[in-house]
Amino acid sequence: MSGVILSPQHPLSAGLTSDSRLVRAYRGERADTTPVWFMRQAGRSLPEYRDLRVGTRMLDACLDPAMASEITLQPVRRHRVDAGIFFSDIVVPLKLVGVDVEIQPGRGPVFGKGYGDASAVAELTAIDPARLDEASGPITEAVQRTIAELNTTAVAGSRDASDFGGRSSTSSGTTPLIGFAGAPFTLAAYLTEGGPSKDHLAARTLMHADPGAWRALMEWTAELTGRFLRTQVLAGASAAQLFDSWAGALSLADYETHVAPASAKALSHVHDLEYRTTDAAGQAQAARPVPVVHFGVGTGELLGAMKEVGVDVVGVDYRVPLSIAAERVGADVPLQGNLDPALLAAPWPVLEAAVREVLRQAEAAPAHVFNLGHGVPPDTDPTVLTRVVELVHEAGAA
Ligand code: 1CP
Repeated sequence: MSGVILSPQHPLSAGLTSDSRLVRAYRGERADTTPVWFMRQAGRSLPEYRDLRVGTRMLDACLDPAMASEITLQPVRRHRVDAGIFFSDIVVPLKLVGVDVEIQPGRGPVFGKGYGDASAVAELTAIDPARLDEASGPITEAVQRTIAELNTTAVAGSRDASDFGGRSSTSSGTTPLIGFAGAPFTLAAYLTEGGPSKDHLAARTLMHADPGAWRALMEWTAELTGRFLRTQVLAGASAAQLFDSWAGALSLADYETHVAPASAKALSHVHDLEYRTTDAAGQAQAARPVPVVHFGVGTGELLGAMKEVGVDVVGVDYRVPLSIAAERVGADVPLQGNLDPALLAAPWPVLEAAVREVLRQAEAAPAHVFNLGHGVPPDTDPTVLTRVVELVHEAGAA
C-alpha cells in the first residue's frame, strides 16, 4: 500500500517522538530503559482528575478540548510516564455521529436501545460513518492542544538529567501521545446489549443467529472506529492502540471468522500513515509506519490471531506470562504489559517483586513497554503508580 506521509509538523516526522523510548520499543528496539505507561492512567485514581470532573458528565468532558487535554496531561506530569493516552472513550465516535449513548458513573456506556437484531442494526448502519470526519473537530483540537503541551517545557522539559537517579534521559525525546479506539467486537458487545454485560451474550448470539446482520454491524463499526483512530494520528498522536477488551469472551474460531476481518478493516484506516524524519544533514530518512498496538483481556488463546490482524505490538493481560506470550505471537514482536492491577494494592515488597518478574519475563521479547494487565483500579493510591514508574525506569535500564 502506498503510504500517506504525515505532515512535517507531526511529532513523529519532526523527530520529537520518533526516538522516544516508547516509539523505539514499539519498533522493537531497546532504549536506555524500559518505557512505562498505564491503561486508565487518567481518571479516578487522581484527585486532580476528580476535582476537574465535578459537575461535568463523562462524555461532555471527552468533548471539551481543554478539559480532555488537561486530563490527558495530568498523569504524565504526576507520574513521569513515557506516554500520554488520549483521554476519551471507545463510545465517543458513536456519540459524535448521533447515537444515543451516555456513560453512567460506576457502570459504563449505556445506549438508548440495544442493537441486537437485524432491524436495529439496519437503523444504526443507515448512519454514514463518514459523518464522523465532519464531527471530529473536538477530537482534533484536544489532540493538538495536548501535543502542543507535551512538546513544550511544561512536561517534556522537566525530563532533565536529574531524573531517574541522575541517569541522563535526553535520548528519550518528547513524551508521545497514544491515540486509541475500541475494536469492532468490543463496541458491538455494548451495542448489541445496549450497555455493559458480563458474558457479551447478545453479541455472541447475533454473530451466529444472523451472520449477515452481524457482518453489517461489524463493518459499520470498523469504518467508524477506524476513522476515530485516524483522526487522532493525523492530529498528532505518535502511536495507536486498538482495545478489543472483551474479545476474550470468544473462541479462537469465532474470533478468526467473525471478528478479526473487521479489526483488520478498522486498522486499515491507519496502516497507510507513515512518517519520515530528516537526519542532521537534512536528508530524508526512509518512511516508517505509525506503530499500532492491539490489546484485549483474557485473550491468551487469541494472542497469535490478534497479532495476525496486522499490528506491530501486542498488549498482554495479566493471565499469561510475557515469556509465554512471546512464544504465541512470535519472537520478533514487541510486547506491552502485564502487571496484575490487583498487585497495586499489595505491600510494596510484594509489588516490587511482581514488577521485577514482569521485566524478567519480558526479556523473551525484542522490546517491552511496561504496563498493567488491564486498567488502573479507581481506588489505587497514585503515589504507588509513581513509585512503579521509578522502579521500572531504574530496574529496566540496560
Ligand atoms: O466517571 C468516570 O470517570 C468514568 C470512567 C471512565 C473513564 C475515565 C470511563 C467510562 N471511560 C474512561 C476513559 C477511558 N476509556 C480511557 C482514557 C484514557 C486512559 O486510559 O487513561 C480509555 C483508554 C477508555 C477505553 C475504554 N472504555 C475501554 C477499553 C479499555 C478497557 O478498560 O478495557 C472500554 C471497555 C471502555 C468502556 C467503558 N467506559 C467507561 C467504563 C467504566 C467502561 C467499562 C465498562 C464495562 O466494564 O463494561
